[in-house]
Amino acid sequence: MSTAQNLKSELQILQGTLGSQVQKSSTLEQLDDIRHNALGKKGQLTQILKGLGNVSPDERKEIGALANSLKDEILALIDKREKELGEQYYASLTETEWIDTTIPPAPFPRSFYAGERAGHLHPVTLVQRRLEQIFTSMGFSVLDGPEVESDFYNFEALNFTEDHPAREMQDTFYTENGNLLRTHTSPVQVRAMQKLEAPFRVVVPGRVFRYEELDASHEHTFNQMEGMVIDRNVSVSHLLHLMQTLLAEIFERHVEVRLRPGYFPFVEPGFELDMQCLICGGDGCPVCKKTGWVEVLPCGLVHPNVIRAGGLDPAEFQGAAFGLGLTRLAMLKYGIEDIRHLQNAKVEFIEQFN
Ligand code: FA5
Repeated sequence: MSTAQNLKSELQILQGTLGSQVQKSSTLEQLDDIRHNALGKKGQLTQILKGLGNVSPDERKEIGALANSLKDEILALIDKREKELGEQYYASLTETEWIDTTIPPAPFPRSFYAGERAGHLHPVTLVQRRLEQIFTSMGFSVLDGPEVESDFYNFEALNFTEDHPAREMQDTFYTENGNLLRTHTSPVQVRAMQKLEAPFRVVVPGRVFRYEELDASHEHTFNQMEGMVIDRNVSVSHLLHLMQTLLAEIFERHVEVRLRPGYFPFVEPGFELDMQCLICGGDGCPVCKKTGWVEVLPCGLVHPNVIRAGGLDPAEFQGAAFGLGLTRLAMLKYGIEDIRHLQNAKVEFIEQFN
């Protein structure tokens, strides 16, 4: 047999062997091996074609074309087998790994969101939830109000006239259309009177915003909780009772408080209730500005003008209201010595509160 004939028959044998190997293969890995061993750089085909140097140019052409068609044929066979195996695999999955999509999902563990660390509620949320429990147990409803407010609800309806100097006490951020980020939760006093039927009692927890110089006890974004009782014959003694209950429940111990006159245009009379600083025990620290007292609970009887702005008759209904500094209360409850820790988004900080 001539060299050319030898090469041709070797190619035919290879074609036959590879065809049956491909057909018999049962995994994608086996197919990869066949491709590599037969058609790779040092594969069987290359080995056979090494003999091409000993044949005439015409024969070389013929054998080269034969080798190419063998290669194409085997690649097409491998491709076809790959698809068949893929289909078989996916068909078997529906048997072995079917999922019942109607089973209710198991709740994600908190640690899912924080890697190995379990999640915790923020101290302000903890205090807020406790207060909501306390107040709802006394017949209060929990209300919400918008964080972007109109000048009317934030100031005007609360008896701050346009050029009232008290506006200076609560500077804030304005939107282009003249609205503002509310400086306190008190706007909901008027919204509540307009919405609910008197008599009623509500608390309104929420975020408020001020253009502030930041320090250990002042943030630009902090939380307050407004409280309001609208009823007939409301007096200062109702107000004091509410505040004493609130503090006793939150701190679960006796806390020293002091009441002093306070000015807010929307209450008359108005008071400031200060708590003895629990961070330093009254000795003086950056949180209490070295005074030993922390301002947490301004309050008063709702001004008749505000009752009127809410659509009620001050001769029939009176109101008691307070504006609790929720963030400061959380600081006192948990002994947090700088308000800026509360919004620093560090997991290590939050982990301390359970
Ligand atoms: C008010 O915001 C009144 N709306 C409260 C009020 C409601 C009075 C109802 C009468 C009747 P004041 O500006 O004092 O008042 O703020 C209330 C509380 O929010 C303060 O006692 C303090 O605890 C807290 N607070 C004020 N400014 C900041 C600040 N920058 N950072 C953190 N807490 C603050």
